[in-house]
Amino acid sequence: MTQRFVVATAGHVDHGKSALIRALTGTEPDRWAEERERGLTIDLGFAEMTLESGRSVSFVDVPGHERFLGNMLAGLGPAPIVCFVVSADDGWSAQTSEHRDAIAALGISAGIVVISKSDVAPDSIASVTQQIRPELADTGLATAPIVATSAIEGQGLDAFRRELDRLLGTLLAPSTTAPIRFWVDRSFAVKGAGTVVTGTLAAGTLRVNDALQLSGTDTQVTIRNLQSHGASTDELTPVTRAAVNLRGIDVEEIGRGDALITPGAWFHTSTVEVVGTHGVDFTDLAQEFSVHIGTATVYAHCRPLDSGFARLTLDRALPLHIGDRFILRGTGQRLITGGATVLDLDPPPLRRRGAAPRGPRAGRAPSG
Ligand SMILES: Nc1nc2c(ncn2[C@@H]2O[C@H](COP(=O)(O)OP(=O)(O)O)[C@@H](O)[C@H]2O)c(=O)[nH]1
Ligand SMILES: [Mg+2]
Repeated sequence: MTQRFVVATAGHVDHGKSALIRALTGTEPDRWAEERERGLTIDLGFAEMTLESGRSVSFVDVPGHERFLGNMLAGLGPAPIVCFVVSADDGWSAQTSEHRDAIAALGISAGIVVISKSDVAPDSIASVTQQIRPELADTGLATAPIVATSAIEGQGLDAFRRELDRLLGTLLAPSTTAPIRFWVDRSFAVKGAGTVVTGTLAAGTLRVNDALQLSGTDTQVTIRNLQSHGASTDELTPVTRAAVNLRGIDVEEIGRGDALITPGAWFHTSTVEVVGTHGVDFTDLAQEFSVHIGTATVYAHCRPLDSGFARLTLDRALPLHIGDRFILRGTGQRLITGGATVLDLDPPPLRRRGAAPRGPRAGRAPSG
């Protein structure tokens, strides 16, 4: 069976992410006319290629511009592998740091670093490489391969494919039997077919006629049709891009940030206790910030329990499990302020104001 993988791009605007995906796949990842006119990725783009080994790779191309960080996180959130792009001529820059922080917060540990536009600044490749290593030292990409490419002249594209193939060969296959939590990144209506949603299938198997539940609701749907990159199929195994044609739901009822789940398989909660990652100090953060997980963004009220631990009250219940990773974002400013890992899905009520217990009670799973 073909092994499938999903790779998200990351990196500063104009550093050549979309050009690289175009050069590798022959597909234009900027789907909107406005994106092509402005030469600027606004929303997620999709393309695929097959490597020499036969492994199939789907790319989710993300916008680098800070205004579209929400779209970027929706692409990166469910994707387990990253293609991290830094241009040879500009080097490391502000948005590169933000995307690095998002990757770190998500705990992504598989990726390839690309030094793009090698044709423009061939003499800078060595110095940019030296810049990159320490910046990534605290992340899962600390030892990731670095490949210099030119999307225009073609240098390094074969090396990129080879390194990617080698990396994919080292990854553990995701569970095909895990309960589904399919984060939706697009929904649209197709004439004659009805509602279609797309997303990255990270774990579990989708089959035609399977029943799914719209997370946080009683709405039950069934899968009428399945496609990946335009090809119909009866079954999709992870990790892959999936377009799911649904029976039992109108297109207005579902969109980015929603999840389709295996009915009854997930605990929904809006109150969690978390441990901060990458030096987050909750006593330093604002009381309100937004939290990203999967394709969802929710507001969170933060009650620090300690500098490194906090209770978060989310503005809507999400299907979560212990160990889920959040990206934390300030509300006033756009910068990513850090990450957090879910420790407790069902913490007991705090007895009175100010009586927060100190420290976490790690690993307590809810019953049922
Ligand atoms: N010379 C050269 N130009 C490039 C290369 N990659 C991208 N560009 C140009 O840089 C600009 C921004 O590229 P784009 O892929 O849209 O950047 P993105 O915002 O990271 O997706 C475009 O004008 C590209 O044609 C490259 O390898 N060599
Ligand atoms: Mg782009």
